[in-house]
Amino acid sequence: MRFHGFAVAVGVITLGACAGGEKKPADTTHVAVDTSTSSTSTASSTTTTPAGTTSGSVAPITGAIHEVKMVGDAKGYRFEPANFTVKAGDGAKFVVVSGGPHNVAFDPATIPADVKAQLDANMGTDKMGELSSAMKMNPGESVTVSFAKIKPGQYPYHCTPHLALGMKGVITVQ
Ligand SMILES: [Cu+2]
Repeated sequence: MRFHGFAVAVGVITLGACAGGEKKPADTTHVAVDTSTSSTSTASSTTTTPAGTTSGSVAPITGAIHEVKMVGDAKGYRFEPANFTVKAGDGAKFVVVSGGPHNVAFDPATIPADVKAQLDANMGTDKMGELSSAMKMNPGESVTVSFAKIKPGQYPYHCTPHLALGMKGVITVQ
């Protein structure tokens, strides 16, 4: 009630000030009110955006894409190369050669807390769990992981069904 009276008063004053614009002053008053309301919600959504950014959005590959073969044959199950180094912004494409199903997974326990969300997002949406890609069965199928926005460090990874058979490696991010 009190607010309403205030809005009307403002409208009347503005109306008197600039003769001619009958609707505009009222609209301006409304916009001003709406702005304060939406800036409040903007502030609260800004609070959630940083968390959302680190957990939800893929940091696209901007550098080289390192190809890694996923192999299962008479010599065993392995990534080739198992251990490799990428630069900031690089990506890795793990391609099934034989012996599937394979996948690419990081043990959450070995990934620093401040890396986990971004790395998980960088694995895309074709996953069967946190830091764990979907299974790839057929030769030529692949899993691509971006290492953009991943801080330098050593990140152990493995193939879930063949971990016990030694299908694992370490990716070093420079
Ligand atoms: Cu495997």
